[in-house]
Amino acid sequence: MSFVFKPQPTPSVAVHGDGARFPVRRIFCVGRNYEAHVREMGKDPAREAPFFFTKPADAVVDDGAVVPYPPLTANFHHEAELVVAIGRSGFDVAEQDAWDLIWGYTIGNELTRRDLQFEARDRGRPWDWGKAFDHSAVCGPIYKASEIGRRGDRRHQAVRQRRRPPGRRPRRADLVDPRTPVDPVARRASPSRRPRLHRHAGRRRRTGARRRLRGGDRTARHSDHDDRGAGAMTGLTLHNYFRSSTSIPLRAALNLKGLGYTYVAHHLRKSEQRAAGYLTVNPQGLVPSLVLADGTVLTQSLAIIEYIDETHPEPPLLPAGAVDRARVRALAYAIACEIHPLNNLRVLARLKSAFGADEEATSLWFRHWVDETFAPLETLLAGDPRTGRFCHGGSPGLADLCLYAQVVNNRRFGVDMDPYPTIARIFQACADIPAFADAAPERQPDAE
Ligand SMILES: N[C@@H](CCC(=O)N[C@@H](CS)C(=O)NCC(=O)O)C(=O)O
Repeated sequence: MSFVFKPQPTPSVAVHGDGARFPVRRIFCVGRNYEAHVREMGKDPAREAPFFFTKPADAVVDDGAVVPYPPLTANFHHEAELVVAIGRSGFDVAEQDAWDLIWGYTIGNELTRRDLQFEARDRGRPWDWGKAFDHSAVCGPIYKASEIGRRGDRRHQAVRQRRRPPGRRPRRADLVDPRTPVDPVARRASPSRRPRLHRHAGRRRRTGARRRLRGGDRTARHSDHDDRGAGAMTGLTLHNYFRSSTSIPLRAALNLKGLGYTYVAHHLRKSEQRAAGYLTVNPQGLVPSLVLADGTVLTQSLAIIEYIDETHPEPPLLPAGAVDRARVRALAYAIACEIHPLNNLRVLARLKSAFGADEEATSLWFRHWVDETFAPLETLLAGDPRTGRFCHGGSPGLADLCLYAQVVNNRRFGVDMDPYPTIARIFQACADIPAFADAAPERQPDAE
């Protein structure tokens, strides 16, 4: 047969211990087949029956492949899935015979452009635009069912041990947890008669957003690493930069609240914050921006932190009384509104480009504006009985988040902290808290 152009190669998946590959015809995905995920998607597991959706066969990529960050999304998610490879024909097979259709199993990583999916879903449109894109089905090598056995089979347990990479905990993915067991699901997927992959939402080791993506190369690398368990479920994506004085407080706030997030870095010195892709997220071209699970974009660090505080009240970042809240906000704004805008990167860059300032002159400028506010801030803090271990009482809040970030960045410009003992003391109290320490620039994936 002649074709008008060369046909695509047959999509395929590696087979464990075998040079041959498993040809893929279709990829069926089972939605809402895992109770925790049903809840995560805001549905009631008791009422929501699992359902199927599909991905194109050529969406499949081998484990270890570099997956380009997909276009049009600011909320790129992954979900680890048990994958069932169906290798035999069958039509309307009886439930007890469904096992015979299964050729093997593996673990996959199902990738989703969650914002596009949610937008389509909310408008009642098909949401494959968010699911069925290139490289969206990462698949490990298939283990033959003839070798590893079935659920509850001792051979299956043994393979789970063998597959454990050195130093890692045993893999927990098994065939035991799906709301609908594998065999009936395979049966329901059976009417088509050709080999296909069937991705099954069984017991998933990890789900949610990949936390550490670099905006710069827009590439997600697929490796298995620990995530903040609860956090991975939030669907939050933080666009930020390791050194940014406005990103540090937001990261610390998310940490204090126990909220994990996908980390997307925009290298400010390479002007990535003004790249066209990011301007569709935040037209101001500033970091941070926080993208919620439904795709809503929040900008302005203080507004975002207050949003987080309102939606996740524990531990509170603002005190109970209105007067006290005004005090804490005033302390925070003194830093965020009086120091930060004058010392922002674009201001320092403008001093250099338009006014010929050198490194020393811009450092002087930076220190000047810090001192202008830190001197009265020291007085305000030292002279007020409401100041405690932190800016206001014994627990960290909004003002401490800003103070911490400012002092962290002061170091790069050689600000002398001797005149500010109260600020220095509060900074140290914050630095002793893991939520703050983990927000520090040097602990971020894009740190240089
Ligand atoms: N008021 C904004 C300020 C945001 C901002 O200026 N962020 C800095 C990083 S700390 C930025 O993106 N700078 C980029 C630039 O100066 O071009 C906020 O609090 O979010």
